[in-house]
Amino acid sequence: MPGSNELVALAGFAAPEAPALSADIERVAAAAAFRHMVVPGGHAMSVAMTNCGALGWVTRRTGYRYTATDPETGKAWPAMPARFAELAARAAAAAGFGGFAPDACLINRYEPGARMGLHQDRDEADFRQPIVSVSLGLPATFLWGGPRPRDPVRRIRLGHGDVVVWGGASRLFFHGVAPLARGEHPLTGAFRFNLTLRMAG
Ligand code: MD6
Ligand code: FE
Repeated sequence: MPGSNELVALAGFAAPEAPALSADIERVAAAAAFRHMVVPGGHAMSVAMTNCGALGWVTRRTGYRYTATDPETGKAWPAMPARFAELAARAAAAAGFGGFAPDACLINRYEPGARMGLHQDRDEADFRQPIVSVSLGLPATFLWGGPRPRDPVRRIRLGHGDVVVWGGASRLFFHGVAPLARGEHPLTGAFRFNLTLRMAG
């Protein structure tokens, strides 16, 4: 089966293991703390980020890139928890992408008001590989556009345990996240977490 050319939403796919995923996030963050990275324009992102895996995505004033070490500490990013890679491989397979073996996981933490502007994910080496995205905690409105920055945007609700996979023709579509509404989640408190798993290198 060839991979899907559209966003594939797997509602609740990660829900059974959400508490374990959340504990893994805490372990990663103990070694590589969440931080508000600065974009090339000079302002700090409202979303706090960290990474695990062989490669981590970073933005600095000088641009976006993947690095093997955390620029804050000079140490390698924490290892990717096996649970993350296994979940991502299962989700990718469900969307028709076999052999998905992520080497990078960006972990986003949203507090109320945090948002992500429309962007493309284009810092990875091979756009034939999909991206797997896991949402935990407070619900968010995902903005799903098209190949051009001004294309109409669909609003998709992403709740606790939802997984989305996208690749193929939609791999470079513009997307973002609307400002997070205030709330309280039994597992994650006042936050939404999002894992994006990629084959970056
Ligand atoms: C988020 N996600 O859901 C932001 N990018 O917090 C992304 O920017 C994203 O979910 C590429 C693929 C999947 C994603
Ligand atoms: Fe993205």
